Amino acid sequence: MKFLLMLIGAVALPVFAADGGADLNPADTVGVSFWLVTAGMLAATVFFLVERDRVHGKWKTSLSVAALVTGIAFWHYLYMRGVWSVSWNESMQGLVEGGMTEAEAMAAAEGSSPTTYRYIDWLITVPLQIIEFYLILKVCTNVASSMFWKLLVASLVMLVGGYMGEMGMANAMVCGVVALLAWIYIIYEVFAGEAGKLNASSGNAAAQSAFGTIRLIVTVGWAIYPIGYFLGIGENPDMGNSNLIYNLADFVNKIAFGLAIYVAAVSDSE
Ligand SMILES: *C/C=C(C)/C=C/C=C(C)/C=C/C1=C(C)CCCC1(C)C
Repeated sequence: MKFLLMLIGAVALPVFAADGGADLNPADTVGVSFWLVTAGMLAATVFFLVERDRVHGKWKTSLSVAALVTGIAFWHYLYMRGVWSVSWNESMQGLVEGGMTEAEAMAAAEGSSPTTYRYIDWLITVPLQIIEFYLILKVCTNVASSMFWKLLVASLVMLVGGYMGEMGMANAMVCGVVALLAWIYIIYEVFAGEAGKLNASSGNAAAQSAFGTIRLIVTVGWAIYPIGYFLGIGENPDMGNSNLIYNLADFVNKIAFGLAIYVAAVSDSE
């Protein structure tokens, strides 16, 4: 465990030292939000790894997966912040050269979305969260693996749809609607489908409460993502607010998601 923490520190510190945030302008609000979420993801990762020692054996893998989700996101956020704030600085520089005052340019500057890094992160972390659902059900019932595959396929349709729409590979509105339908199917599965029924019939109160929170996250927490998506497409895309909302959504859905599992695991281990 100590070794793992040292490893994380050893990797993270040079990255910070080299990057150092020197290219992050404090006036770049969206850039600052990337930076704060980066810090939150690292803190959550360390927390889940350390607290793993406190919980009963059957919950340990769930906490490891929660730490993987935030750890992978931490890594991607380092890059995403760079893409955004470097392009933001260029945009601001261009506006100043075009005749604006520095203050005007700061207010008007726009960055570019780190769309590919973001979707690569989601493509890894969303399936990990689906594995997490499955692990929680497994703590108390004999859940069929078909449930896992249904949720996995639906989440892939959702993410591929979103990516194609944002990259302009197909009509963004059509792609957004396809992704929305896939998400609604996931909600249906966890409430009314096999996963929902299995959980209701399980005897483990802690797992039931964790599953209830996770359902809330998939319904309410995940609903933040389409807002970011639809802000970022169309005639007048608002990339700043789109990224701000995606960053908030990741903070809620990766960190709160892990905490819900942690709370259940601790209460079931005492
Ligand atoms: C850690 C990352 C997570 C939990 C990412 C979740 C992403 C979504 C739930 C994205 C959903 C989308 C829609 C429901 C419609 C528009 C396109 C997406 C992909 C943004």
